[in-house]
Amino acid sequence: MLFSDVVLQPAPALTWRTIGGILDLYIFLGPDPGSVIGEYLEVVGKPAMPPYWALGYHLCRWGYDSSNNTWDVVRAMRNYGIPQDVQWNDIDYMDRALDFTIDPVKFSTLPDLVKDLHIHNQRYVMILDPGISSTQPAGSYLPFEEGIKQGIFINKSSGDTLIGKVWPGLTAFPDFSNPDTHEWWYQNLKKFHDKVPFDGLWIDMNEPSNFFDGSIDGCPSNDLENPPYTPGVLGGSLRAKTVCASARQKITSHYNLHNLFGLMEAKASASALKKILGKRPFVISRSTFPSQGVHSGHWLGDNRSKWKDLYMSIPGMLTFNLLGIPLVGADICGFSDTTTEELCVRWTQLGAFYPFTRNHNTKESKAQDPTVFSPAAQTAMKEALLLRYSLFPFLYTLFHHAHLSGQTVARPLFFEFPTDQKTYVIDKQFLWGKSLLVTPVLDPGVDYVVGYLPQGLWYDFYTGDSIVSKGEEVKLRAPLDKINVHLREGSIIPTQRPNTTLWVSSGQPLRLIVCLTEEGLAEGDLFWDDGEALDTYETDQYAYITFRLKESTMTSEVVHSHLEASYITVETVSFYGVKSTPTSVTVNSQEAAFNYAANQVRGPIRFWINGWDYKAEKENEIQWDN
Ligand code: MIG
Repeated sequence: MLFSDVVLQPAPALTWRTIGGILDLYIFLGPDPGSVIGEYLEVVGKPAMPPYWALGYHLCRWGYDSSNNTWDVVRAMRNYGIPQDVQWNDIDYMDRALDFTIDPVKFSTLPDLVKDLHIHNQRYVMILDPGISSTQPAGSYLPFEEGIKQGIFINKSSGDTLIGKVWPGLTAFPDFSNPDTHEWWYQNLKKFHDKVPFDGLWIDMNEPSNFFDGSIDGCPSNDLENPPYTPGVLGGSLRAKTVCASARQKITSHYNLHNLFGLMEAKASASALKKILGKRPFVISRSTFPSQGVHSGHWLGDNRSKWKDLYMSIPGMLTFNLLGIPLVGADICGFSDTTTEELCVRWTQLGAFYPFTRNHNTKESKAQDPTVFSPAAQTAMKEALLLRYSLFPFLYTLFHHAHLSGQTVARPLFFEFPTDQKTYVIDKQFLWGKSLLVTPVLDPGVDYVVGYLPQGLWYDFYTGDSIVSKGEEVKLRAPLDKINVHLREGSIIPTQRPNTTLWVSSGQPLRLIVCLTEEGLAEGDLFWDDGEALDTYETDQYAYITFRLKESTMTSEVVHSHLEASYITVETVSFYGVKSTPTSVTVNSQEAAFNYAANQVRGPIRFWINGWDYKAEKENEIQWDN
């Protein structure tokens, strides 16, 4: 069922218009929204566990124009102490936009840049487009010549190689439905990796996008090209800005495979990376299809540096979480047009809560990495990113649950409050997991934001101040350097002292935040492993720890133990929402020093201990009296 229109009716109802193929209908009964997603992902495949660094800050642009310019940005980021895990390059690194080549002049220092990134525990990702140049002089461009010999390109219905046009000029398109193409892709990647040891891949233009309609000589006139009904596609014809529907691929016509191009390319790319690196692959794809999350993440494509696009990124991010591709984000600060400083600050704050957080920009626009702005803006961006890095243990654990049981990472409020109708329409706020609520500013010139707090007790992330909500809108202070984050009662959130790379952060001791319910209960967990080895859960190479609070006693239990567990230490534990000041606190039965503070707004008290003599591998206990 590849060509179809789905029309949403106000009834409410959906109308499906499809012109053929096999229609498999699955109905997922839930009963709650989260279970529906879990059941769907049981069918199409649960998302891969990303390498830890995928969750760091990524910086990219089209038009750095040289490896030295790219390097300057990386150095400036380090000088300002702004977190950055990954540097990217767009097609300008290539020699005349040819895949598997490097511009010999402008990007001559690229291998040195990548070496330098690795020395600093940073990573490098480069773009690849599917179009393979077909017009290079004989003997000068092996990816095409070998591809022809191996018969791995998409053919016209007549049987000749289909030629389209993309950035390098005339191109052939790899047929990723052919296993030989995967081998060819892998061989080219491996050779290229010997020159530039990239850590991940960005696959773009894989709809597949073509500057011609169909091919250099159009498409034949036949039933596949001119179906009895054409869905509302770009250009009103199936061939518009892509290859001919009647083109031949290994397993069937392009008509049947069109929407699978990006999925199959992602699969080939992830499996090649696995072989080359022996680690978890990192792939970000523009085109997606059900099952995509098994092989790659996704960015939301070309947006603009506009406040509306800032807002629209939230429903986009949430949608792809529902589709099993939790590793998703929009181009932070906007792709086309030139951003303003204020927009870029607000976008970096929201972007710090995209599961995949990348600032990306087009060729024509001015630089928009954090280092080009005023000191105040830089500081605000740095703070937002450090906040994200401090939440890494929590975020990483959410990805584990996505991988294990198909849960969403970023999720709409109605997932957690399905009986509260007011949450159904909320698309300006969202949750991480079930307990961290993000309320970003999406408008210019304001220093407050109005957000909805579902019924219950919520804690200000920064102060521990509590708000009891009946399910109401609240006006929150939001100066330019602040993004509002609230924690839900009953949760225990593992955080960490942040640093400028996740490699360093992830070695730092934990800081636990315990958010009491009115009844004094809370729970949370932590998944921990080496961060990049393959299949750590499947092969038992991980630690899993649960935290539980009841009757003024918090225990931690190592449910699954591994070497990783013995590295875990805890630096502070903060209890939000304690009803009165503790008289004494014990940690593993030893008297412990503690601090406490009254909340600024209401009665309850928060207290914290510094330095928990946390015994990895064992059950630990913190207990207080009052
Ligand atoms: O036709 O590689 O969406 O992120 O910078 C444009 C250049 C091709 C589209 C991608 C964008 C990328 C750009 N690409």
